Formats: sequence, structure tokens, C-alpha cells
Amino acid sequence: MKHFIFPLLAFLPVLLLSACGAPKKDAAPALTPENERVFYEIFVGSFSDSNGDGIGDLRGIIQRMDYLNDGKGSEGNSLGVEGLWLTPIFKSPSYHKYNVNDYYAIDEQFGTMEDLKELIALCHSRNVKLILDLPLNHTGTNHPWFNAFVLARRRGRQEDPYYDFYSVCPQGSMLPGGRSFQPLTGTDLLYECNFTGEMPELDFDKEAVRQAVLEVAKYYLDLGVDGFRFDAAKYIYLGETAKNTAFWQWFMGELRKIKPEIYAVAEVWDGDAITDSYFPALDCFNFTTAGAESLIDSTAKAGYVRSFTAYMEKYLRTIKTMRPEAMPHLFISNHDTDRAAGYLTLISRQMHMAANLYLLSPGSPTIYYGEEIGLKGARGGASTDANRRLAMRWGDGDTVKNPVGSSYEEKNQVNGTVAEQLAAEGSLLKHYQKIIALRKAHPAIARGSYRPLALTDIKAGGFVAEWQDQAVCVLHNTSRSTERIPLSALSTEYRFDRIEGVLGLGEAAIEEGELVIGGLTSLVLTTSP
Ligand SMILES: [Ca+2]
Ligand SMILES: [Ca+2]
Repeated sequence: MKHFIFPLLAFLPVLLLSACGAPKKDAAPALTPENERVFYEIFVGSFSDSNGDGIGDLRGIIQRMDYLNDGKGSEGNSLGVEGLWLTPIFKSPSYHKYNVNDYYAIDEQFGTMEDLKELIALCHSRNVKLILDLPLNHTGTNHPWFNAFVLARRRGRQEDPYYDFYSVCPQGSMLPGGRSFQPLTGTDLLYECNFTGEMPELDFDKEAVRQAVLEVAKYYLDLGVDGFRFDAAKYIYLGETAKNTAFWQWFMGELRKIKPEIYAVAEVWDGDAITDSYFPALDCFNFTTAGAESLIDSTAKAGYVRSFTAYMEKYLRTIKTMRPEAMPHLFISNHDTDRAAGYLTLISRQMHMAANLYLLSPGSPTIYYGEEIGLKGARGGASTDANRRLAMRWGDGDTVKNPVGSSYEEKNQVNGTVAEQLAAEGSLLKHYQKIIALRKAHPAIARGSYRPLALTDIKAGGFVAEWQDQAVCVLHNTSRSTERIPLSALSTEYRFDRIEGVLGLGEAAIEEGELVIGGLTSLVLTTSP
């Protein structure tokens, strides 16, 4: 078997062009600070502990930046992510901090505003965007706004500026369907709280509320953050999609006046029919392809790749119609789902194939911390989300501990630590590093057009992407068997005869006009100069 594999080429595109004499392209394109980049969700309290109290913190993230992105590109040995999403860092009594009591203070467990500024500067020095998780729909019950609201209601002081701040209904009245309310002690009112009683919901019909939350976002943009992950975006007016999307249109319009390139992605945990309607305002995470028994899951488990690529083509067309800059935000798990390594096994390469499928797709995919080492964690019989947010397994003495309430059994963590996987060729972590580097070297994957391959009788499939003057073919073979695919079947326009990278169990080669690709393997192909 002849092997025409040039793995180094994927990592040295500039050298390649100069080595080939007069390049087809003038030079490697100067990459503008686009938003199509690989993000990494950090559940802050569980990531890395800098001061020995067992709780992850901002300084812990600063100290782990070399792991995330060492700024050395292909010369380095980092994961290579170019965006960080921090779960909420504001003052809050819970371990998850989604019930905020002061939007303008960093929770003492996590550090200080100075730590945040230092982290922002460090990120930006390495071309990493930093976004904050902003839970705006509700506050905590010790937020000064809520305290002032409760007092004003108990005393009947309608002139109080906080009298109308929260969503209420009179006791005994007809309640809006599908929403949850609890009695407001000392009044004849119920307050809206669709998550828990600790999360009272603001009344977004009130201009003062809208301005107050807008000020929060502006404050952090001024501080230098690149944007936000908007928590519970469909809960602003639960069950009223048109009112929700109108709110987000207004809100994003105001923020784009300040920062036109703002990175904004909303959590709208719903089907595409609903999430699509948010895209004129802002992007949404794609929940359709995420999690167990989803399209990525089933495709990674020896499914037909064309199911996934057909979905992606249609999805891209839909969201780009809504807003030309819209992009997909794929992921396989997050802090609200069971971890992927529980339903996709490493030994059968399902995790590897899932990573290939979603990270070698357009837009801005998000890795959930620990996913890259196969960290496990599921709600399980204990029915606690804490089990989905377990301590990162560094394997180097980091003092970070599992969150309060977790009960996941340590003996189930069988996939190894960061330290072990950094030292082991063929580890899942090394696989993630390789995917991200390949994606970075071929920006057409993230930003280009998307044309599914017309391979019909085999499980292997993929897409052709064009961006500027680059053409790339991404091919996944989810079956266990080697496939032989004529190059002419990949494209009628291009001859994809250059293997830029091989990701997976098998090998690949080009033999007499045919691409030979091993089972459980993905490829990135380009054309010969
Ligand atoms: Ca700490
Ligand atoms: Ca609400």
C-alpha cells in the first residue's frame, strides 16, 4: 500500500507554500479575529484551584492557560482552543452561581475583578476570546433588587423604583400556562420562578429592568470581555417566542452599537423550529445534535455520515437566511447534560468519531471541560447535576475537588488524567489537539461553504468547503471497514488528492485515483498545487 500521508503539512501551511516555490495563493491568509473558533466551556468551580480551598477559581484558569492555549500554535503542546466560556462568576451563594446576588462583583470563591482583568489580558495576548455566562432572566433572592422589590411590595410603596422589578401575579388569579410561581411572603402576590424559588424572574416589560440588565452587559464589554453566553434565553418571556426574540433583537442591537463583532450565543434548549427564530437576533447552541441519542451520537456509532451532513447543510442554509453572520454552535455535552464519555466509549472510538464530526464542522463548536480526556459524570440515580460538573482530573496535584452534592463514584473514572494523556500518544487528549490544529490550519472548514459529499451506498461521508481560494474536503469513515472511494466521487470540480491529516484508528492513502481510508477514521484533504 502506498502512503501519501504528510501529517506535518497540516501544521506547517506557511512553510509548505514557501517550499513549493511560487504559491498558488499569495500567502497564508491573515486571519482576522473571526468568531468561528473552537470554544471551551469551563465550569469555574470545578476546573483548577489556585489557593488550596478545593474550589476552582479565576487564578486557577490563569495558571492553566498553557494547557488551553500556550500561544505557540503548532510549535506548542496545548489544546489550542481559541475561546473560553466561563460559567457564572458573579457573587452567588450556590456552587454553580446561576442565582446572582451582585452582577458587579466577582464571587469571593472565584477571585477578584483584578483576576478577571488579568485573565482577559492573558486570553487576548494568545488570540483567545473570553465570554461570560450571563444569567439575566432571574437573580438570586439576596440580590439588592429583589430585597428592595420585596420591601416595596410589603409596604405598598408603588413609587419605589424596584416595586415593578420582578414578574408577579396576584394570588388566586389565572396564572399564565406553563410557568411556575411561589407566594411572596408578606404580600398577596405570587412571584415567577420557573427554575427554583431561589431564582425570582425579572419583569422584562419594565423599561427600568431592561436598562438595568443592559448596563450589566455593557459593564463587562467595557472591561474587555468579548461577549456572552446568555443563560435561559427563552425564559425571558417563557412560552412567548415572539416576545423573546423581540427582546433579544433589541438587546443585541444595543450591544452591537458598542461592539459590532460581539460573540453572543444563547441557550435556547428547544427544537430547531423554535431556535431558528432567535437567529435574526443572535446565535443559539444546537441542541438537536447534542447529547445521547442525538444525530452526532448516532452517526459516531457507525451511522451514515450523510444523515449528519444533510442536516448540517439544511441548518446552515436556514440560519444564514435569518442573519448572514449566523453560525452553528455544535457541542456534544455541557454542564446540564450527562457527560459524553458515558454514552460514547473511547475503546470503540466513538468519542473520537464524535469529536471529528462536530469539531470538523462549520461555525464555533464548544468543548465541555474534561471531555477531551473522557471525563465521566452523569446525573444517575442520585439525580444531581453536580455529577455532571466533577473536578477536572489533572493528575498533577491540583487541589480542585468535586462540587458539593456530587456522588459519582471515583472508580468509574477510567479514562486517565491530563498528565497521563499528555504523555501518551494516541490518547483522546492528543486526538483533540490534532483535530483543533487541523481545523485551524484549514479555515475553510470553519468559515467556508458546505456541500455534502454524494456518497450513497457507504457509511463514509463528509463535505467540501470553499473559502477564499481554498477548497477542503472533510471525510469521515464511521464504519469499521476500509473503504475505497474514487477521487472523482469526492468532487467533480476538484481533485482532492492531498491528505493533510488523518484522525482516528486507521490509515489513509491514495492509490491509482482512489482514496483508501481505514475504518473509524476521518481525513482532511486538499488539492495538489
Ligand atoms: Ca480556590
Ligand atoms: Ca422570565
